[in-house]
Amino acid sequence: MSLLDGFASTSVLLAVGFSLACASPASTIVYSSDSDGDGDLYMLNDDSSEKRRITNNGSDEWDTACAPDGLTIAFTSDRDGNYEIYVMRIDGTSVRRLTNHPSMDINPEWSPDGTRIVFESERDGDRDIWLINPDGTGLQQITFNDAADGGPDWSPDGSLIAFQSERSGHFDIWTMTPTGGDPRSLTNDTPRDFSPSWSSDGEQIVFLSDRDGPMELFLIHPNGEGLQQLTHTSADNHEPDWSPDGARIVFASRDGVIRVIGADGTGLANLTNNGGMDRSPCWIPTKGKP
Ligand SMILES: [Ca+2]
Ligand SMILES: [Ca+2]
Ligand SMILES: [Ca+2]
Ligand SMILES: [Ca+2]
Repeated sequence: MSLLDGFASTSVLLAVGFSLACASPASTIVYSSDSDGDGDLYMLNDDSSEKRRITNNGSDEWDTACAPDGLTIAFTSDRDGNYEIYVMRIDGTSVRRLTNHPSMDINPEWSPDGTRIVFESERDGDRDIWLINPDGTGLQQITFNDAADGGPDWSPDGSLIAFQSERSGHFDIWTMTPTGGDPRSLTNDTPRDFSPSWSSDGEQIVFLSDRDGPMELFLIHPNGEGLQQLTHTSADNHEPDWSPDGARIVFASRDGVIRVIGADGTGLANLTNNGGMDRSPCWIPTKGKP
């Protein structure tokens, strides 16, 4: 090896080391797994490292929603007999039940300022969208039709809530104001469209649709334009959630695996693959990492 070759190799090694040292620290995902028999919540870095358990009980915990403070999560549990909405610190402490109703209360998501939680409930006889404060006060219904409304997600500027509704006779993606005003459909067709999630810049919404066969992820602009298919996994995907930096989307699949994909469609990777049913991933805002 010549001196020049040695120098070049050292430079490469230094460059690799430098890029690793400068890579942003792994961000964290909360998810539910039934790997020990019932749904419990876990934390996992987005490079699959440092799995940590949050809940450990015989009830079913799922439907995670990571709060904008990076320190709190909302989730759904049947620990008190039927599905209710709860909040707790991401270390598993300070658990608080928000809802208390014999009907199913599921699918919580936070307002961007963290002062409200939007969720889906059947307490009105059919699925509708409701709001509640993180301290359990301020319950408010914002959809009132007899069709199924659900899967809400708040826009990053706080001005709109995206959701799924069957009010046109088929499941479509809609937006409305946080008081239920100005409902607009982004899709209007017979394929089933579910589970919208806003990008951090508010420019795109990822959602699920069976318009290409199995449930795949699609992107659309909030004005209903620019529909494009993001995944071609044939894994029957669900529950997409956008990364805080807008670069990636985490989602679950019916095979029990949680996956990530770049918002440009590249970089599909498995995050979990433990034989259990892993679902309900949410991405913790990095700045609030404990
Ligand atoms: Ca449990
Ligand atoms: Ca309930
Ligand atoms: Ca309804
Ligand atoms: Ca549709």
